[in-house]
Amino acid sequence: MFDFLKRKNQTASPTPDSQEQPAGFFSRLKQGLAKTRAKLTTGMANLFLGKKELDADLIDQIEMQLLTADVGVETTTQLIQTLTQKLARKELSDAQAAFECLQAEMKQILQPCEVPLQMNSIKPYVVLVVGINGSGKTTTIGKLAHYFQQAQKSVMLAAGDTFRAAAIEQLQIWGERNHLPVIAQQPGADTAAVIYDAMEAAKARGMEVLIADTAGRLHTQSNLMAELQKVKRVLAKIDPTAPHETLIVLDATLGQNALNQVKQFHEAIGVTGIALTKLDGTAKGGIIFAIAKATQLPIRFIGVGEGIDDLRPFQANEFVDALFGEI
Ligand SMILES: Nc1nc2c(ncn2[C@@H]2O[C@H](COP(=O)(O)OP(=O)(O)OP(=O)(O)O)[C@@H](O)[C@H]2O)c(=O)[nH]1
Ligand SMILES: [Mg+2]
Repeated sequence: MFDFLKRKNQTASPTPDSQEQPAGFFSRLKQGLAKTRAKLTTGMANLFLGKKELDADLIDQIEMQLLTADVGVETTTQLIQTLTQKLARKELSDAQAAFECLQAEMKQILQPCEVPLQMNSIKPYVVLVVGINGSGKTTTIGKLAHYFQQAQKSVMLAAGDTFRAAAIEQLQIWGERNHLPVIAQQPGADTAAVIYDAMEAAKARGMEVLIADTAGRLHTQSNLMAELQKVKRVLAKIDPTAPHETLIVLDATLGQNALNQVKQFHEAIGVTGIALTKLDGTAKGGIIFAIAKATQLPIRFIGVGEGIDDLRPFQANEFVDALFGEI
């Protein structure tokens, strides 16, 4: 059907995990990105389909397609400028060359954000997980714990969300599922105290990783942002370099709002990494390009489902290949 897509797919290099897991994260990623692809890529392929000439009208339509897929004004402008310049310099022979150029440019936008979480030898390596209500923090922690365990790391969890009903139990269930210890106190306990105690426990038990859950909050709730600052302060009393990662979990289905959240949390507490979740089931996956361009922050992980294996270190080329590849 779409010649460019087919050709692209045939030449795509095998992804590293195609040998690792029978189902393969790459195919799950492709499936997860189906709605974003339907909005962004398939529509785009239709534009290119049958076009020999690359003209201003086609460029306008590409621009519209990018904008409606949450890629964002800034990123879209950059992509369109590149295409227009290459067109003016006659570097693009036909529509297919333009389509390929666009994919290469999209990879380039994401590449600086492909900075995997590098653990040092500090024990415990503390990951503080933050974000708004319902963004997927606790679920991401469950998946992340599994990911670290797969890498032979010992993991402990801290139930720092003492606010929402059943938040502690939810984390404990992930603890049971992963067979790992969860440090918790009673509901309503001071979050900083819980996480501090957990860090001491992790240190005493020689754990390699401590992942701390926190309650969902909005940047406008200054008392709750102050609570996160306090968490960081008390952790630094035990280890001045802790937390080693302040990971914001962003819900991709929120599109541009997710971008605003990361900017605001970063300003308030200093974010060192992003986990972009719920890429499955949303047509707004294009937001990743806007986030990459606007924040330049490391996108550590992407989530494409609620299952324990549905989290993966972010890889720029793989992401764009999955977005443009056929299922
Ligand atoms: N489809 C899909 N659902 C997800 C993903 N990550 C989390 N969820 C779902 O999103 C909902 C909220 O997830 P939680 O992990 O409880 O979110 P949270 O940020 O901890 O929420 P609060 O603690 O209330 O702030 C749950 O129903 C999860 O199963 C994902 O990658 N894909
Ligand atoms: Mg939670």
